[in-house]
Amino acid sequence: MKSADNNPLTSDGLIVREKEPLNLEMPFSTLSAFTTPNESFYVRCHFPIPEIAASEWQLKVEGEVETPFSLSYEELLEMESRTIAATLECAGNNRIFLEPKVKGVQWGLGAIGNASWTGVTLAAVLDRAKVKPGAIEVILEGADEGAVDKTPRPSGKISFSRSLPLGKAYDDVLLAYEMNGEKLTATHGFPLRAIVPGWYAMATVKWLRRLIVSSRPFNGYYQSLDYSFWDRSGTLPTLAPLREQQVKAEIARPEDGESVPANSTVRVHGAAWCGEGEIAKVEVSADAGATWNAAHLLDAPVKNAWRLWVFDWRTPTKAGKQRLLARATDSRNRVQPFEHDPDRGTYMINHVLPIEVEVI
Ligand SMILES: Nc1nc2c(c(=O)[nH]1)N[C@H]1C(S)=C(S)[C@@H](COP(=O)(O)O)O[C@H]1N2
Ligand SMILES: [Mo]
Repeated sequence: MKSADNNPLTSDGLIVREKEPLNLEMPFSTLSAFTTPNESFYVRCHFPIPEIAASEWQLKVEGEVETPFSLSYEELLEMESRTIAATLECAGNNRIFLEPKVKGVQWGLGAIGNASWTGVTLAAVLDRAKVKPGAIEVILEGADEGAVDKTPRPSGKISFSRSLPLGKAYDDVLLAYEMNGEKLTATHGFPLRAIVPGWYAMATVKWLRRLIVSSRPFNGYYQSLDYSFWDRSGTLPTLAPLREQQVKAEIARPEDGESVPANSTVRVHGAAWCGEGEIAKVEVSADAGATWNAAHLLDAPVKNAWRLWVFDWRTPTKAGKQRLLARATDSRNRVQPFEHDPDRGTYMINHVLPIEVEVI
C-alpha cells in the first residue's frame, strides 16, 4: 500500500488534498484518542466555504408542513439541546488505494473523525412545523453553492443538498451547532449542520439554510449522479443514495513504510466502526491472512462512534518486510471484505488494506 503523501500539511498537521475547495485529511497515524480534536478533524467541501453571520442567518422550514417557519440562531440556542457522539466518515475515504486509479479527492486513511455534537433534534424542528400526512422525506439544503465540475451535471450553480427519509429524520438526526463543546467553525458548517448517526458523512449537510419536507423522493445531484451506488437488494440493480457506513477497521500505527524492531513486542493500534450495531471484534494478521489474532477493544462501546483497539504484535526474529492486516466484524456478523465491490463505484471503500512494515 502506498501512502503517496507528498502533499503539503497545514499548520495543524492536516494533509492538504485540495485547496479550493478546501479538502483536508487527518494523517491517520496521529490517531491518539476517542475524540478527534476539532483542529485535527478532516474537512470536506464541494464549494467555497460560506461565511455566515449568526445575526443574519435563518433556517427556513417549508414544503409539506402545516406551519412553515424560520428559526433564528438565538431561537435555536433556546431550544432543548442534546449531545451525542458520532463518527463521521467520508464515503470516499481510502479512495487513493483503489486500483486502477480513479478520479475524485485522493483520500488515504484519514477522511474520518469522531466528535461529540450538540444541537437540537431534527424531530423537534419538524414537529414545530407539523409535517403533513403523506410526506416521506426532508431535504436538507446547505448555503454553499457552485458549479459541478464533472459531467453529466446540471447547468449553472447548485447548492449542496441531500434528503433523508422521515423515519431516519425522526429517529436520531441532530442539527448541531457545537462540535466537542465549541461553537462550530465555518469550515465544519457554522452556524448549523446535520449529524446523521451511522451514515456516511455526505448526509451531514453543513451550513444548513433550508429544510424542505417533501411527499416525493428527492433525486438531487448529490444523491443520484453523485454519492450513489448500485443497490442489488431488489430484482434489478437500481441507483440508490449512499447511506450506512460499512464495517471497517483501520491501522493507525505502525504506518505504511514504518520500521519496527525484530524479536520484540510492537503495539499495533487503530480504530474500527460500523454504521449500525456495534463492533464485535477486530482481528490482526501478520501473515497475509493465514492466521488472525484478536485485537483488544478499548473502553466501552459508544453508539455510532468508532472503537479504538490495540494488538501487541510479537515481531519475527528475522529482518524483512511484513504485511499487517486488520479486519473488523460487527454485532450483525458483517465482516470486512477483501475486495472492493465495483457496484459501489469510488465510494463505500471498506476492504481490508495491508500496511507494509520493515522489520529491522
Ligand atoms: N453544505 C455542505 N455540506 C456538506 C458538504 C459540502 O460540501 N457542503 N460535504 C459533505 C461531505 S461529502 C462530508 S464527508 C462531510 C464532511 O464534514 P467535515 O468537513 O465537517 O469533516 O460534510 C458533508 N456536508
Ligand atoms: Mo464526503
